Amino acid sequence: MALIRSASNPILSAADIPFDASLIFNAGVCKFHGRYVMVFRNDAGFSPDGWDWKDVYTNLGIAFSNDGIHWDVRPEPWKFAADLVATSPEIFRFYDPRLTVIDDLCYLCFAVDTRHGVRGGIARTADFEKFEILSLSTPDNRNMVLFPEKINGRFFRLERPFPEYSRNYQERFDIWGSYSPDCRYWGESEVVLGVEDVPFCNAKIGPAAPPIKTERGWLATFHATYKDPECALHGWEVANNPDAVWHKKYLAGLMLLDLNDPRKVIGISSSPLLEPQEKYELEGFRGSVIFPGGMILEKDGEVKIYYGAADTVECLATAPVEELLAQITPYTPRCRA
Ligand code: BMA
Repeated sequence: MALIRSASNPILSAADIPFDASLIFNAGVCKFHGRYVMVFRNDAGFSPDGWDWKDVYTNLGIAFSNDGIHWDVRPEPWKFAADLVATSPEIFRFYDPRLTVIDDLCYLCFAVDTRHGVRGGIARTADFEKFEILSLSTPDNRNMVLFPEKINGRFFRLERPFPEYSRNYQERFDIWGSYSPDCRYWGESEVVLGVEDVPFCNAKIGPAAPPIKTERGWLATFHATYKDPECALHGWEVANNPDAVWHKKYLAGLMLLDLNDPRKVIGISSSPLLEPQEKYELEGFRGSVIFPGGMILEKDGEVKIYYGAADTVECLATAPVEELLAQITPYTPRCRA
């Protein structure tokens, strides 16, 4: 595949964080006011040697960079996000941020675990201090990804509801798309990519990083899981928790969506864009996980893809945009047949 992993990988891990941190992963990354900004997930309280669940918690941290590789991390976790969890009787975890800049404001898509299910949300910030929550979905939904410009005057997002009843109580979840006039009210939802249409997936898929615009269409990443009961259980989670089961690989895929209506898929990559191969991807809290959350198109045509690896560290891989587009093959959807 066209992507080259950064020689600096992992580009951010617990050792770089000036506050309590164990697992640094699934970050959103954008360019904002001339700098790269990363909002990363920190799951604290874990250790490869074991942990006590009462000491485990999740928060978000913020980092800035001039080159997209080396990061200055703010000395404290993002207070506004932490306060939201601390003061809400409903929300107990706020995680997996994705960042999209539209009209000089930064939009943050996120997931929250609540007492009544998992919800996907969108918030907006001008300064990475405070944010305003614009929408929170009904459960269960997450992996929201907002497009970097309005499509025919409306906001567009990809999302991943997770229905069980209609899917025979199996983890067979698809990517959906919805429009909004104001980022608050969402509708005209349709399935975009079905799990049955991804040759390297036998379980679920979900949107990954906010896409980039090319002349041929919106180029977007997604994550796809491959369940293999024969796959050896691996990762600290399983080693320390007899109830944990982990048979899944998380791979990254690539799709091209119609510029005028991104609910239409033009093509997908027939093989994974990235699959776990390096030690930092194979070993960690959950081995064999690649989970992209950031994608930036540079002026010279280089694409930076940021991804969480093994639910433990944050990594970077790059490729020329033309080489990524060359991976796309025509697509006839089975999910709408
Ligand atoms: C998904 C989410 C992600 C995580 C991935 C692999 O369901 O929980 O946050 O990275 O599983 O564990």
